[in-house]
Amino acid sequence: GKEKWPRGDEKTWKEGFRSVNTEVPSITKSIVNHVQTSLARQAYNLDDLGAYQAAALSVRDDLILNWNETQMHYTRKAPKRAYYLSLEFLMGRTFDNALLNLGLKEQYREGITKLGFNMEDLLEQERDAALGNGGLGRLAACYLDSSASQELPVWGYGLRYQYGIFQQLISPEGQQLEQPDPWLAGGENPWELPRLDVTYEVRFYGTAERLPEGRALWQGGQEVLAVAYDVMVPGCYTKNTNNLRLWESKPKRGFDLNSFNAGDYEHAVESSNSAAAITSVLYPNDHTTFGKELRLKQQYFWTAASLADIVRRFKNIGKPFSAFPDYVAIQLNDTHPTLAIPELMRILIDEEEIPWGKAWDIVTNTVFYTNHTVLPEALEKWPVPLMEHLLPRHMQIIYDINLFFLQAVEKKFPGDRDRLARMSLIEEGFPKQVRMAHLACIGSRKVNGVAELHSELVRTTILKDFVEFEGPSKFSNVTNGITPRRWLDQCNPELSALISKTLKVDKSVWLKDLDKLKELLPYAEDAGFRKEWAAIKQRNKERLAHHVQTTLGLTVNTHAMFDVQIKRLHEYKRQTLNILGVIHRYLTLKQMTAAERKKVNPRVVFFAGKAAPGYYIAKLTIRLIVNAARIINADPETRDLLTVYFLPDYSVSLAEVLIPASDISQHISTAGTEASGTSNMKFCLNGGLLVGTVDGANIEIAEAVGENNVFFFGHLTPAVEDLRYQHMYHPVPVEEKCPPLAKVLDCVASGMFGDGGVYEPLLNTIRQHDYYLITEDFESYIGALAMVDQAYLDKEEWIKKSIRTTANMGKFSSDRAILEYAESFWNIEPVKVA
Ligand code: GLS
Repeated sequence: GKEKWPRGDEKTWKEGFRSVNTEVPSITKSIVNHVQTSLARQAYNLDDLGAYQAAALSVRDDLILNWNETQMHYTRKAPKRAYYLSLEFLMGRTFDNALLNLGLKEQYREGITKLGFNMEDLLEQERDAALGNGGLGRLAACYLDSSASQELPVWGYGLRYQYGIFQQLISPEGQQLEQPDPWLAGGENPWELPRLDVTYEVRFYGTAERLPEGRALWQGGQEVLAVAYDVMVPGCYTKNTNNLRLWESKPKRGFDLNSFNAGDYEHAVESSNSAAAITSVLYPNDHTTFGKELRLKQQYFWTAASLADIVRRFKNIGKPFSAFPDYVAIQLNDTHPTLAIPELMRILIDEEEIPWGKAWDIVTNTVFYTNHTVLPEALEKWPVPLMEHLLPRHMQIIYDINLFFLQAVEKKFPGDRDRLARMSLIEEGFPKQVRMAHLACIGSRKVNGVAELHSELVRTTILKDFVEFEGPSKFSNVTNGITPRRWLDQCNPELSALISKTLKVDKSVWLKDLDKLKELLPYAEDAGFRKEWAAIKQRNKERLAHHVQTTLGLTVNTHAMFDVQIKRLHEYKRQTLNILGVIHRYLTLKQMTAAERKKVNPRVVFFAGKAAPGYYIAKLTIRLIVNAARIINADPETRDLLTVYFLPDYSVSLAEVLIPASDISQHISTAGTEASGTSNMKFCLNGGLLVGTVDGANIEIAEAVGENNVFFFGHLTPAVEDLRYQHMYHPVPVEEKCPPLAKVLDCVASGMFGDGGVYEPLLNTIRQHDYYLITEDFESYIGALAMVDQAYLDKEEWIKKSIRTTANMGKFSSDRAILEYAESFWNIEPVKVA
């Protein structure tokens, strides 16, 4: 019979229910309660950290209510859901975002003030959740925000690393030093719900024995437990609060009791250590993987736990597996979760006893793959021996997929053995390797790149053979986007307020319909509006200067033009080009007369970004920036006109201070190398103008805001291959090709910025081969910066450009991007929580 629910007296239950606290008195009451009970502290000695924790717990309570209701609603309605599998979620801080999305920021500000604290100080207490490297991880975070805001039933799945991206320190010599980021060490994380009851067993190693009918028995080896931690993702101005489920690894048994009883304590905890290691640390590499066993273990652990969870949820609906693609869409964020394809095959064939052909149909109608880079060094390949050892059953399945696949290719292109070798899932060599991008491609319903140019490059280079085989319709584009909640309203509250005031609407309107910004266009002609616009930019510069003053003790000239390049350090992103340009500027200033210098507009150049710990050349670039800054900033002749800062330990929160303060920002990758870029969008949304190459999303930004509002330079993508070929086979010395650059390189080599010998390997990358074409682009780069100076002379026109840029950025909302995924790929619909 049916159990009575709720147990006991229903009225008593209902009286106990609370709802979201929306009034100041109930908010302060809740905060004080948390101080008293959750924190076990008292009012009289409460510090900012304690006040933040209590306020965060109070917001957490509200989020839980909405989250609970949302999850119940989704379960009841059983709509098709999408799952975003990403090894990285670069969430940053949550408190401010939760308040905005709940629409409670002002009430909390008032309450916190009443309790004797300052909102801004409390916001600063929160540690970033930095479970990502750069653009790819931050994109995942923006997509979660947009999914919830658009009321789409989307869950994220990732790993709960104990240590996020390392903290970066800069030594006095300018060297990057890395320190662990124990982001959870401060005690309980209020933004997650430990679900110690949601666990799955994940197997590694062992043996796979083939059985009749294509099935196999995989047994033995090591079993590890995956434990769920749910991070609440509130939508903006909606009750819908989605879930990001992060897995933590645990030993299946606390320790080996037999060994323990035999007195062998070391052996007793050994397996527990190796299980815990799986989710201990985020790999700090962007664009590279090194074939490390632990990384492969992470990938399988995470995809296996996520799929087990997805399959369990599907089974609860009570439909046959043939309906799986009608209820489930799985998005692979790059190739990192590609094992989801053989893992789903394994579940369907070995556990659900579905025949191969049907299973393959289900998989290829469920999975979607986004490629995030065409750089060859970033394409994942796993050694076959490692795969066979760690995942013997999956290796069998991959071989089987490959067999059927190559048979089909042979049928379409008979006798084309080169083609078979190029397309095979297995790359011949010592050792043989599994090509994960090929597996992701053939196992997916659709494949997309992240900007128009990038998607075109995916189709014409790395997956060309696959387009020819499968036809073009499977391959498409979704240009990346950014959430305007964090990247305008939160990071630039004054600009947000000015926009609402000018458009005469509440921000809830345009924050969820960013094309509305177009209505700002006529105000570019309004001198009063321009004045307010410029004053806000000025105050944002002062806020950044204040930050630099308090964190580094350095005074920044806020009357200068602010020129910013912030992103991961990588040769292809060409921070080197920027710093060499800065040195060129410095040398030019040194040669000017005092009268000439009077006409020069002052400039402050900011850099920030982390280098992968093993990336020697990228670290040398940091060293050159820091040492060039030291010399240039100390020169009394020029320092009013040019200063350079390298801000250590770049993070989401630091970006939130830097971006609104920029006059220009630099996105200067060698054409064809930056898949999209997303910080370019953030700067432009905040009215900073773009200096960039014709690459990635820069191109679409220029289309949207007008080419006269961006500063383009450099060779175009089709020229790059030819130029590289020439550099290789017909090298011309830098002295001949680009004398101004040669002069700069000589100054560096001769020790102007400390021991020149240190920089030799960095300078040689330019003098020899110059793979990233710094020599080729240097002069047009300097030319573009001169155009910037020229344009900045006309202040009013500059502000107009700034306004027009912001006004035309509607397309780059991640709401637009996520709706494209929802409609064209996943086929899911909004499910509003009433
Ligand atoms: C990246 C690309 O390099 C970026 O251009 C892109 O904006 C980002 C999100 O699509 O993905 N690919 C990658 O491996 N790391 C990235 O940041």
